[in-house]
Amino acid sequence: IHKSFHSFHPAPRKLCCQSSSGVRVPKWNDHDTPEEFNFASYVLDYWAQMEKEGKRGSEIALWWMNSQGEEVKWSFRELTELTRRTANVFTQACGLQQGDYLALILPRVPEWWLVTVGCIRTGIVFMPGTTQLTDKDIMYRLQESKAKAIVTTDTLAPKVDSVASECPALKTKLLVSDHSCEGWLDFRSLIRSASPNHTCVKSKTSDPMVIFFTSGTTGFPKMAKHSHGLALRSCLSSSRKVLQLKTSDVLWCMSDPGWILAVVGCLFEPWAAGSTLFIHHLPQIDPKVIVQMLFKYPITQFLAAPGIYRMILQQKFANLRFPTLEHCSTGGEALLPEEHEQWRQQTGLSLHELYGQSETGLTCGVSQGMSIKLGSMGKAISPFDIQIIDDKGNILPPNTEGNIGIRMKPTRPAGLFICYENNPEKTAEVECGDFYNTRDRAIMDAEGYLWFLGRDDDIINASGYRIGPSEVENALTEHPAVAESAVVGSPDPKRGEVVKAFIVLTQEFLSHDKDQLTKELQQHVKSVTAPYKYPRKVEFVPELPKTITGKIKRNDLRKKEFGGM
Ligand code: BCO
Repeated sequence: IHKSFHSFHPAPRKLCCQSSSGVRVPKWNDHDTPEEFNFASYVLDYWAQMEKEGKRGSEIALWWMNSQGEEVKWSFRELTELTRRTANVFTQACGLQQGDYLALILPRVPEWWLVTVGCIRTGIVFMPGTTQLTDKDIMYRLQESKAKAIVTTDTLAPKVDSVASECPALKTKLLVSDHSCEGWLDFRSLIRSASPNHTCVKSKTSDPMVIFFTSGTTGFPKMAKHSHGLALRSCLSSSRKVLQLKTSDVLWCMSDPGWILAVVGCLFEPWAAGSTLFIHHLPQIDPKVIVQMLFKYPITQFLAAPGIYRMILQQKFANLRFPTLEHCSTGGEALLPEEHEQWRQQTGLSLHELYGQSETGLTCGVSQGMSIKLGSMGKAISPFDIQIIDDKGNILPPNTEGNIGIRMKPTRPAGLFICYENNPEKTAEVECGDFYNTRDRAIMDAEGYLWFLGRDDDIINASGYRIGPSEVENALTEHPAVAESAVVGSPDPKRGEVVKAFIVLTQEFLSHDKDQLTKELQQHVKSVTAPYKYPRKVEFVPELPKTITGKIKRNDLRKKEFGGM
C-alpha cells in the first residue's frame, strides 16, 4: 500500500467552497443535529463517489512522504477502498465489534489514517496515543479502557508485550511493520487480503467515536470521550469558515498523531473540505526540513504548534517567502505577539490562532479574513457559545477575567466531549452551572475576542503539551534520591513554559554532584513516563513551601518562577 497510484497535479485554486469541477463541499448548518452521522460514509464516500463520477479534479486526499524518499498519494477512492478493507480486518480477522475500544499508537505513517477511518466505519472507538508513551503509560491506558485491541509499530511492540499479561481485556495486537513479530497480527498483509466491500455502521451522532487521554492536576490522565459529533463539527458551516479550505488546498498539519489536534487537523478539517492533507513523517522535528518542504511542495495551508513557528524563526533563515503558502494557523499553547509580528514580517503571512482542549476540539479561533487583534485567540466557533464565567457559572461582563465556559445546557453542542469515561466525579467537577468549565483563564472583549491568561489550576502547558504535575512528581518519587518534589511551570523563551521540579533530596544523596544528579533524574523521568514530561529545569531545595495541613503550595513556587513574588 506504500505505492503511488496517480501522479499528482494540483488543481488551480478558487476562492469559494466549490471544487474546480463545481462540486459543493458537504456542509451542515451550525445547529443541525442529525440523528445519524458517520464521517466515513457521509463525507469520505461522498468525495470518492464524486471522483468516480468525474465530478472532482485529480486532487489527492493523502499525500504522505518520509525522509527516506518514500511517498504515498491516495485519492479519496483509494482511501475509501483501503479503509473498507481495514474495517473488514477489524471485524473479521480481529473479531472486533461496534463499541469496542482500540488503542492506536502509531507515528505519522499512512496506516494511522486507515486505522482511524476503519474504526469510524465499524463504530470501534479509537484511542490515539503519542509514540513517546512508556510501557507503564501503555499499561495504564489498556487497563483503564479495557481495550480489546492495539495497533502499533515494532519499536513499541516490546513495551506492549511487557505489560500485555496484566491487561486481560487485550485480545488483538496488530503490528504495522514490514517484519512479522510473534504474537502479533501483520496489519499490512491482512489489509492486502481483506475484502474491499464493507457496509459502514449507521452510527448515531451521539455514539462514542474517539477517546483522548488528558492530564489532570492530580491522579492519572482522564479519558475524554467524544462522539461522532466531533467529526460532524468540522462539517458545520461555522467550522468551515475557520480555515476556509477548498478542494484545491494542500494542508500540512504537523500535530503528533496522539493529540486531538491531529484527529481534527489531519483528518476531519481537510477531508470535510475535500482538500489534500500533506504529511511529512520526520523522525525528529527539524525546522530546516520544514522550510525546505514549504518551498518545494505546493502547500497552501500550514497548521503547527507555536513551538514549531518559534523554532523556524530562531533559525534566522534568509528567506521565508514561501511560493504557495497562503494561510498559517497555530494552536496548542499561547503565541506571543512578537512572534506573530516576526512571522508576518518574514513571510508576509499572518498567524491565525486557534484554541481548544482534548475535551472540546477547536473552540475559538481567528478565521481566515477576520481582523486580527494581536495576542487574541479569536472568537467562539459556533455552535459553541463561549462566555467568561465565574466559579458558579455566572456570565461575567466584557473585559473581566474569569474562566472560559462553553454552554452545554440546555443543549450540549456537537464537538463537546461526552464525559470522562468511568469518572462521573471528574465529569461533574467541570460542569459549572450551564457551562463546561475549561479552567483556562481568559478575558473576552465587547466584540467577543478572547485573550488567554493561563490555567486556574496546576496544569502545565509546555510546548503545547498538557502536563499534570503529579505525573512528574510520581515519576521523580520512584528515584531513591528524591525525598519530596513539587513540579510547576517555568517560563522559557523557546517552549513558552517548561516543567520545573523543586526537589528535596534524601539524606544519602545530599553530597552528590548536583549537575550529575540533575541529568540522572531527567533521564529517570524520561524512562518512566512519556519523555516530553521530563523536568527541563531542576532546583534542589532544603524544603518545600506547605500549607498548615501539609499541602504543597505549588502556587508560591509558580509565582516565584514567573517573577510574581
Ligand atoms: O529536548 P530533549 O532532546 O531533551 O528531549 C525531547 C526528546 O528528545 C525526548 N524523547 C522523545 N522521544 C523519546 C525521547 N527520549 C527518550 N525516548 C524516547 N522515545 O523527549 C523530549 C520530548 O520533547 P518534545 O516532544 O517537546 O520534543 P521536541 O523535538 O523539542 O519538539 C518540539 C515540538 C514543538 C515539536 C513539540 O514540543 C510539540 O510537538 N509540541 C506540540 C504539542 C501539541 O501538538 N499539542 C497540541 C495538543 S492538542 C490541543 O492543545 C488542542 C488544540 C485544539
